[in-house]
Amino acid sequence: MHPLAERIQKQDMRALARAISLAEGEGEEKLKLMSDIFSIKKNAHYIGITGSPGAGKSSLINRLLTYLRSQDLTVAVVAVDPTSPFSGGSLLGDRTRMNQHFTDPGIFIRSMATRGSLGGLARATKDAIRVCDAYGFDIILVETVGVGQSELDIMKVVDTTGLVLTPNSGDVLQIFKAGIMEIADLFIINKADLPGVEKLKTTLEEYMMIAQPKGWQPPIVETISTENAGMDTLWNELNRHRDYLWNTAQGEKQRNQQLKLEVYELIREEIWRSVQAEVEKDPEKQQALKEVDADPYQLAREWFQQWIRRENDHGE
Ligand SMILES: Nc1nc2c(ncn2[C@@H]2O[C@H](COP(=O)(O)OP(=O)(O)O)[C@@H](O)[C@H]2O)c(=O)[nH]1
Ligand SMILES: [Mg+2]
Repeated sequence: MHPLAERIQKQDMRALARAISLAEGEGEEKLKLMSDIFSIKKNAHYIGITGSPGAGKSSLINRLLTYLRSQDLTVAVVAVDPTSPFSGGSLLGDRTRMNQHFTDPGIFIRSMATRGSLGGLARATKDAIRVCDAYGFDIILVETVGVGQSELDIMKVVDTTGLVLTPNSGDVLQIFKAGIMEIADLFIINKADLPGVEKLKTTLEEYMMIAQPKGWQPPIVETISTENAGMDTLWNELNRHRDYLWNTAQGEKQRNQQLKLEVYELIREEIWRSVQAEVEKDPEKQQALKEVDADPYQLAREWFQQWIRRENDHGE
């Protein structure tokens, strides 16, 4: 077993941080480590919290953290939002509360580095979630801004996705257009202290009438993060979804689908890394890439064929 995986199994928090950094990189060692990590995973509940910037995701997660700790559950937070206060901004103007979280051994908070490609970020986030699972946290909360494909991608690895919406912000339409409504297992109306809650509820109910989700019906939960209201209902619904996933054929189907997507993605990444490495170290190919009118289809085909041939030779 990879030494980092061994240390994680013994709940060494420094090894946990190191492993996530390694997961942010790439290469052979990472896959090996992740495979070992996977073998010691303990089936934490992976919960994604997504929504537009400013919807209150970080505030909500902060409250949920406190709530879960009061239930004696251990929690890891993986924040993909670069503006997340978990990476150093201010939260509800209340730094002390956050600092308490930082010194609590039942809590681990990690912001994912946003350098590199977005696809790479999604991959690294999924791996970070698994590392936290192997360590033994009961709950893993993932904060992402629900704007693009890579966020949608991250959501494919979590068990339960809560979509945070706010009354009167008009973000529902945008979220709908971005295809994010479909991934919501839970609609969380945060800032329920503001006017427009009923209207937003009606919009969501109308959406569900049209979408007619099979199996699980996403419930609508109201929260006021600033006043710490709605956390127990939210937690109940998150749990109810997890039970649904474990106890129904639909849940099993979702997990199978996720597995398939992930295997495909890892294969795609491995091939891409390997082909790219060859192109990068070949001066002739680098030269070819400088010809402005070179035919990209031709080059891609030729080099991919070459790569396949070389791979075959390696095998013999
Ligand atoms: N009125 C009201 N404001 C809130 C509530 N929750 C969060 N906010 C405020 O909304 C702003 C954005 O919150 P933040 O958690 O950073 O949002 P994020 O970008 O989704 O993570 C902050 O100023 C919060 O104080 C709420 O329930 N009611
Ligand atoms: Mg945030």
